[in-house]
Amino acid sequence: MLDKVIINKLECFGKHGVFKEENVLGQKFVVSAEMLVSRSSNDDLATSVNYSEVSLFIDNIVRNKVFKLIETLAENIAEGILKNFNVHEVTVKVEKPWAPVGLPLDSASVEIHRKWSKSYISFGSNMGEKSEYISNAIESIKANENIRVNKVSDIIVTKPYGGVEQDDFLNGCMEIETLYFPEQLLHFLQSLEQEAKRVRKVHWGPRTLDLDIVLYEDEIINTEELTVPHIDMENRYFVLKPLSDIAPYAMHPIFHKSAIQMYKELEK
Ligand code: A4P
Ligand code: MG
Repeated sequence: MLDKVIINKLECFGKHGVFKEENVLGQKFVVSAEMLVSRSSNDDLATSVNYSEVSLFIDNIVRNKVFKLIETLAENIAEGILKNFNVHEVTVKVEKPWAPVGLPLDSASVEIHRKWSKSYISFGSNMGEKSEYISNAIESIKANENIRVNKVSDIIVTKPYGGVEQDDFLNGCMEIETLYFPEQLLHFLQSLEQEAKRVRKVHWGPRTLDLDIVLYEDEIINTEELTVPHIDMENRYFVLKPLSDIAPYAMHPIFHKSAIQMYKELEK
């Protein structure tokens, strides 16, 4: 259960804008932030988010950085709050009351919503130093400031699935929270596959490193480059076993079945 902590209409001074004069003279910006946080306990500030610290943090960004767009300013504030404070989800509004429009107006403003999104990534390798490829990938994912790794499953040895004759796989799964949108997450994972010098020759064939997005929140995505939930996951022991070990109740948003339910059905 999440609580809301709100900073309402914090007045800051900054030099953001597309016009040169704005970058020189500066003007007033009014920032509001609604933060979803875990319930605090024992009346202890350390267990909550300190709104005066967040206010200083926002003021520091508005004062010391310069962006053309208030969208970029809002994005910077939202990301900064999510990365530096114990906040799961944030809505940031930036108002520019003195926007140089040449007409009377109350303010021009932008409002954005950003959050740590939960996702499950399956990993596999069946070529070369398999466990090294996997542990390097896990370390790189942990080192990315846009990702928090919550859980990593045990690594299991599996027989190749899909009819291509090849070496056994090492497989596993991890639970992450990320600020990336699904396509950004895919591109980051593909960059790690590249680093592992993965050569794609045979479809479903041997690979040094395979990183797939199994689930991303309860989103259903079907674009040319991305299918989420991962296609055919309900038939794959090498996906369902590690997934149901770390997240038995993670739900498939199309079948409305939990990981453990799909795993048990597959076992039959
Ligand atoms: N793509 C679409 N959706 C996703 C997603 N959710 N996550 C696209 C990641 N990528 C996604 O994948 C081809 C394209 O899928 C990518 O360009 C991406 O845009 P790939 O990894 O380049 O090629 P691939 O892995 O050869 O094909 P595919 O269809 O992804 O195969 P799978 O589904 O990854 O299965 N047996 C065992 N025991 N263990 C295994 O790990 N893996 C496979 C490959 C077969 N048999 C296996 C295992
Ligand atoms: Mg793949």
